[in-house]
Amino acid sequence: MSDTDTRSKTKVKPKVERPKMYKVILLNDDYTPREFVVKVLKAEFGMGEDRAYAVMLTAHRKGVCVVAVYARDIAETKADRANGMARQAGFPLRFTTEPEE
Ligand code: TYC
Repeated sequence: MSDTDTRSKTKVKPKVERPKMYKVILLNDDYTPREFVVKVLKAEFGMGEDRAYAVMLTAHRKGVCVVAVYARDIAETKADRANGMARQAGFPLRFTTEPEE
């Protein structure tokens, strides 16, 4: 090492970013049967009957309901699959995703 050590002694704080989480949101519509919404929530989001019914009813009454929160790719995949089930069945049912604050 030389006489004068010019290396910085400033500690570099490793900044670990927590990946943003994404909400999957269920949108109400006037045409999709309640039972079909419940079926999709059970199939794609692993809900039991009671939870699925409660989420469906909240969307029905308020217009939207947060279904669950996941890492971005998982949220988008689940929303896509759920939208695919609705499209296949000919219903306008829609799920969207949005980042948490
Ligand atoms: N509003 C629909 C009906 O009355 C049921 C429904 C509930 C549709 C929730 C979508 O996200 C939804 N048949």
